[in-house]
Amino acid sequence: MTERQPLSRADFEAQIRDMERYYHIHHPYHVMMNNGELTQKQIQGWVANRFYYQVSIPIKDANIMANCPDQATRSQWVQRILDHDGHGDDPGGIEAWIQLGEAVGLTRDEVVSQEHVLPGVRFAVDAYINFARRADWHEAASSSLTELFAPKIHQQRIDNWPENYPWIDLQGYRYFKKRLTEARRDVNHGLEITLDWYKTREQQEKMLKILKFKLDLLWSMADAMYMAYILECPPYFNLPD
Ligand code: AHQ
Repeated sequence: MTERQPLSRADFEAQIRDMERYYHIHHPYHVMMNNGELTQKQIQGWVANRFYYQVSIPIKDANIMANCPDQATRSQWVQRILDHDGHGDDPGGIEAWIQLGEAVGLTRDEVVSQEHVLPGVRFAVDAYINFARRADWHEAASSSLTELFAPKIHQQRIDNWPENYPWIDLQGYRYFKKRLTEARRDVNHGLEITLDWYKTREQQEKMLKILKFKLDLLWSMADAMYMAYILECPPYFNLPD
């Protein structure tokens, strides 16, 4: 069988960007959120559950660094950990997410305790960490490229929440604003690693499957929240107390 030609760099990037059609911005939970259709409880549920994703990102990135022998890459990748955990005067994105929790009416302890984190959310996020732990570091780096599509969803929140959810304290928007610039910087690095690394058509198609795995993970998180907070069918809802 003839070896299929590798995609050009531009065509490979175009196929990566075409995966936006599976991004969680299109999930009913996020569509309802953007349309102002969620209650305070449903917004609080999303913030409390996404906290587990946020605190897991530095762990994921530390695993990528632990697997990466290239100093130049590590010296750039480390910024992702600092952006979330905090560094010097910057308290970091995790602290900003806790402030988002307080801005939507949760207590700091409710967020930090992870008491609201749904099993389905935890499993999806743990799958991401475990993937980063065992995968080749280039592949784990490529899986972060769902963030190519993130600036649009952050901008939507910044633009539409004040009118749709006027009860949310404006302090809570700090995370989304902070992430707008950080995400653009991070994906430039992740895309460069990706476009440089995958040479054959088979490798390129494997990367697209890895990106779909990450898109599935984000979608599954929203599915768990939809079941629990929109359909009001959280785990074991049908069992007697
Ligand atoms: O706040 C987000 C974030 O810090 C990251 C890191 C990156 C990764 O390494 O996988 N992905 C990501 C994402 C963040 N926010 C999500 C959102 O919808 O607010 C989007 C998510 C992503 O697109 O992967």
